[in-house]
Amino acid sequence: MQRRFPEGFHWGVATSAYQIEGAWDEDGKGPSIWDTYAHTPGKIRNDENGDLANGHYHRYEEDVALMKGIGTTAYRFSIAWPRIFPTGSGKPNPKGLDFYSRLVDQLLAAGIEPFATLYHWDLPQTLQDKHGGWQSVETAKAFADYAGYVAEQLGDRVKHYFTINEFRSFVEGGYQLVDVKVGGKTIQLGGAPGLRLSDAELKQVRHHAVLGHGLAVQAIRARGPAGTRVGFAENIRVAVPIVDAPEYVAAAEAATRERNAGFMTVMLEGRYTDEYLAEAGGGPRFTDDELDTIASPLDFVGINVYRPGWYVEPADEPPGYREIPINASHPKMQSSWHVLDPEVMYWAPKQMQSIWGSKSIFITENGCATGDVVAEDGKVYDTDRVMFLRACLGQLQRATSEGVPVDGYFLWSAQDNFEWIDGYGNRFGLIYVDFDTLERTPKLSAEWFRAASRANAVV
Ligand code: GBH
Repeated sequence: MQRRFPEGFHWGVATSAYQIEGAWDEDGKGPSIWDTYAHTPGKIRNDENGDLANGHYHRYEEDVALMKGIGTTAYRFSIAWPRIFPTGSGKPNPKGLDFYSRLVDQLLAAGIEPFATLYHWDLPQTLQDKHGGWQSVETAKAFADYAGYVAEQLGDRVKHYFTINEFRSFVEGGYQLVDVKVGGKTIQLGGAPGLRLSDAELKQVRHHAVLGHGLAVQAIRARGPAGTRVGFAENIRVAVPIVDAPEYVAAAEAATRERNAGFMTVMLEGRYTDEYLAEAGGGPRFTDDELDTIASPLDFVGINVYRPGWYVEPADEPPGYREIPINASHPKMQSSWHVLDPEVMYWAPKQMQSIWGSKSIFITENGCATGDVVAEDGKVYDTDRVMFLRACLGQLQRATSEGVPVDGYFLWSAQDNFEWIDGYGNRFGLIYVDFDTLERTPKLSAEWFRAASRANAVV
């Protein structure tokens, strides 16, 4: 029996600007904090950077054709803010906008629906220098102005926007670097801008990030044409119940709600939880008006789902659940953080519906890095990615078959690309990229993806 998805389900792939575009200083683009960070020796594995990346800025026509060839019906790309406003605000750069305008035309001609993410971490460097980035409310305001401008300019053709990608990753990672020892070497886990703030200061950064999201939602609604739809794309940390039984499921929901307090929970509920506000160190400072803005109504929610956050079981004492540490021997995909449990793809959207009543959910990212090599016949046999996708989409289909309103899935990623501090080492693509020649080769997993998209089912 075919495990089908609902009619009209989107079969998407996702990328982000800094990870694929290259052309870091072309056509009037200003520098971003990721240009600065990756140009700093010792920050990225092998001191690699995104200066050239996949050369997508010049190869976008080929890339759209490849996506079409592998059965993609939707594409989630990000817009580089410093291409549009080289210094973050002020006078827009028409050449920057023109690139995305041409990309969108190309997508529509190929029958691929464009979904634009407005912030995938490449903050204009000027806003970092002037305001300390998201440490200041000024950055949140500048973000809304930029978001509104894009919706106004591209709104005739782009109907879906995601404000910010993975609040948690760029806030915690960028503003509170962590040192870890790996084989005698110290590695700084995190990313740009690479600060080391206190916990209370970090809470203020989180607050400005969700406020920036809310202000952007309002600006997009005010300046985009009628019918423009908007939501966020957050890396939800999901508590997985050890047993699929009501008391365990309730314990897991309570844990998920609490552990996403600074991002998802405040964006969907318009309040910080008591536990979050009571944490040692204090913060954040906020007003009731700001909370209303942060919780501006959305058309959909986007969740990036890679790994279980925790396993939980019910407990008699408060908070009513107990977290169970993940065993050291738990299976993983190639990235060191990537604990494998396909069931998280069932629980994540299920909990969006049961905790917050979400009515339209997109899986904005899911995927894995695998150790891909080109075989003698020129093909790339990523059987582990095929296994991963079949298992994850099987769990997603289980959710939709129970009435969880998931409207689409975006696989991370269309192509191998610059994987932040891991450089070009961790390959997440359906399409293999030779980073010497920039030649693209669809992998075995692309064949699976095309078949699944055509059948609108787990195949
Ligand atoms: C996403 O990051 C990004 O949106 C995307 O740009 C990236 O290329 C892709 O996924 C693959 O990594 O607390 O153990 O999870 C999500 C993944 C989130 C991985 C933060 C590292 C910190 C360690 N990152 N995570 S953990």
